[in-house]
Amino acid sequence: MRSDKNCIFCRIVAGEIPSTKVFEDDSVLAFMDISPLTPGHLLVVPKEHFETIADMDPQLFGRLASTVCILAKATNRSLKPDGLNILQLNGKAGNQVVPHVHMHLVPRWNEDGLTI
Ligand code: IU
Repeated sequence: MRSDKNCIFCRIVAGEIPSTKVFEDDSVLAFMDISPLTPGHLLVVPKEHFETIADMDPQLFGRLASTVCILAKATNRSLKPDGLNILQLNGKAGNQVVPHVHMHLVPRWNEDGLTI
């Protein structure tokens, strides 16, 4: 499995940097965003290092997307938000800050004031 020792999310996957994990299997990890846009903001990442979605095997992306779907259901059950944003950014021009594929799951509430 490809890992980049300079990548913060690879280091989270390896357990070298602590995170609040909410889901893990052999290929995917989900953890709480360190700077949440709203309460319950999660990141879902492949354990293997890929910079952008276009670098990924489509089947693995399918596993990532399935995990997002399962966590969306869990978020709706537990936090009861009014809505949910799923965001995925690629490349500097696409506003991607951490160059390791990740999907944001951002619970939304009426009048939460967030402009995404
Ligand atoms: P972006 O999609 O690359 O723009 O977002 C990166 C996200 O990673 C952002 O929401 C950060 O708060 C989050 N994050 C994190 O959860 N833990 C970290 O150690 C770092 C960034 I650095």
